Amino acid sequence: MIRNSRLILALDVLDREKALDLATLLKDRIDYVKIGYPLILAAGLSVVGEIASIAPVIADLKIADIPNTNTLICEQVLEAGAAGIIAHAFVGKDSLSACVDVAREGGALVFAVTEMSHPGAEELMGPAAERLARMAADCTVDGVVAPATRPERIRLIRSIVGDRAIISPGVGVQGGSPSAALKAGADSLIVGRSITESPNPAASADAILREIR
Ligand code: NUP
Repeated sequence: MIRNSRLILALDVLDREKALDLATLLKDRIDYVKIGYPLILAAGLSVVGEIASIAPVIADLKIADIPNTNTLICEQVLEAGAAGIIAHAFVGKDSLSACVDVAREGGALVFAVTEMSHPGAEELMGPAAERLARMAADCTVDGVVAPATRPERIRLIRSIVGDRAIISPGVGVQGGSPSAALKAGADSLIVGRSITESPNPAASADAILREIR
């Protein structure tokens, strides 16, 4: 995994031109652009390749289906140009392993979701997060997604996943602090609206980068 700036841009905008402009503006400040359903549904799957020609792409489709369907989804998005994918762990070892198998063949990375960053995740995902992290590590994922909104959960998940990457969303608009997430053990921060909705996205990214350093 690239870990230079330790910043992953979450590009949840609906306009293709705006997405390409933001990726171009910010490409030297970030390690990856993370795109998901909002942009892919609005602009089409080809936007993966277009963004990938600017910066490496992590496709955040939170893949969560039976193994065969997971395989088909991963193949499509990797063929489109993604360098990494995010899959849900809760669907089970066989489903997550299907993603890992496709990614290995294509030289791509797989990140598994352990516990999500929003308040609603505390009820069901929270109690399962440690088991999900253990299962993800057993499936030899490259990394996991853990919540910057709950640094203590990052610390716990770090103790389970060892030196696998932890990428953490929830900084800024969702209330998490960059330094607390990094201190707790996150390798990289996933940041969206604090940058993309800023009147000055480059300056906002720079402010986060200063905190990272
Ligand atoms: O637990 C998660 N929380 C989360 O916010 C897992 C995610 N993948 N995300 C994604 O990270 C979310 O879909 C969005 O793309 C990004 C956070 O964006 P923002 O809150 O910084 O705007």
